[in-house]
Amino acid sequence: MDMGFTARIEELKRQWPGNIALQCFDGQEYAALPQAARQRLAKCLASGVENPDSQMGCYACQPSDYDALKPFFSRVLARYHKVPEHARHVNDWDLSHIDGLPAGGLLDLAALGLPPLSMRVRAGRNLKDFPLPGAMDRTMRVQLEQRMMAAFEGLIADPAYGGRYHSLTPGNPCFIDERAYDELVAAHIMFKNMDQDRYLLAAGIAADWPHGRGCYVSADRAFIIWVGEEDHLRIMCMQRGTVLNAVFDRLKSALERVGALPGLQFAVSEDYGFVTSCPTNLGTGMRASVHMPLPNLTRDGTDAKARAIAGPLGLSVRGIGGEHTPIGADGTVDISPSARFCITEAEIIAALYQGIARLKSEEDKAAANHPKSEEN
Ligand code: ADP
Ligand code: DAR
Repeated sequence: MDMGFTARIEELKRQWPGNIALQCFDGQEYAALPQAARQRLAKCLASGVENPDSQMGCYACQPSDYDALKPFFSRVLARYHKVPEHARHVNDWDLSHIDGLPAGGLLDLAALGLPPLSMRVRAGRNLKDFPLPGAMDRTMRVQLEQRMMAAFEGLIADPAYGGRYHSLTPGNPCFIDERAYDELVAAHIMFKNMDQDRYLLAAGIAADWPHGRGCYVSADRAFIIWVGEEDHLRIMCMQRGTVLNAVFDRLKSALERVGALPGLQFAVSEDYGFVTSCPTNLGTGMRASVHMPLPNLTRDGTDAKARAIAGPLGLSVRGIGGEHTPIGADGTVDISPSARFCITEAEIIAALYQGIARLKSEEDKAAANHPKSEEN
């Protein structure tokens, strides 16, 4: 049995207290596992061991990993999501179950004094009959893409979702060249080059890039499905406007429509909800975001003040290009609730609206403290 692995983890544990997976690894528990389970757990930890600066430090590699390796993942989920170790997730899109919302549950940013902004809600989903992206080989990745391309035929024929698939797989009939790819990334439609992400590379999730990767885009570019990124699917609705319900309600319908397509069955755990590669996304797989201009809170050119305010509000701040990217030159940042697990979809979108209201108030205070006369 590989004592070296345990010794290496224990050493890294001492050096990297912020790496949740390392901190939740129990050497004695690991040693008592059958060999196959030890190998399965070690694969989940690969990214966090190779990148000890990770915050989460692990990814599931099989849809059943969360249940099969429950003692470890229960600790990881409890520590990251700040929930009890055996908390069970419940999904619920019904805003009428949320107290304190505006009349009729209308989440209108205009009522907060904000102009139309770019709004996006995405949900990670994985098919139950494939390994998760961290354990797929190139053949499986292309098979998944082929399964999705067949399913997309049902969307292409539907006026509410009609569009086309853009493939990055060489030789695929829907293949797009680098110029077209770059245009879709710049439009925030396609995902970034995965083989630039050391966390995803170490997890095996970015392997075989760009084979089996692509995205379906509706004609109005407001409904998008990524294929083969960190999860098998990232299903999202995105549009410029002020009413958060517009993207939230459209995504709910879209998930029901996609989930009913032939050949598609999402991986769902009774305890953990929708299964995702990263434990940070487990349960809802949902990130609801708004690109919000905060020119006063980012006056120093960084998102430090915005993060200091957003963090205690349960909000994450990302750059204008998404995770691991800089803020916009005009001070626009990507704001989204951090929680995904043991929170319902309705609570997430409500938290986004209420968080934006609080951030707007702080931005207005910062503006008042910086009179126009100091503009030059
Ligand atoms: P994910 O949201 O799937 O976790 P990222 O944070 O990397 O992934 O974002 C992926 C892409 O979506 C990036 O191009 C990012 O700019 C874009 N994006 C996220 N939120 C919004 C938004 N509210 N409006 C426009 N684009 C967005
Ligand atoms: N850098 C990894 C990922 C954390 C969450 N982001 C995802 N899943 N895209 C870490 O463990 O910190």
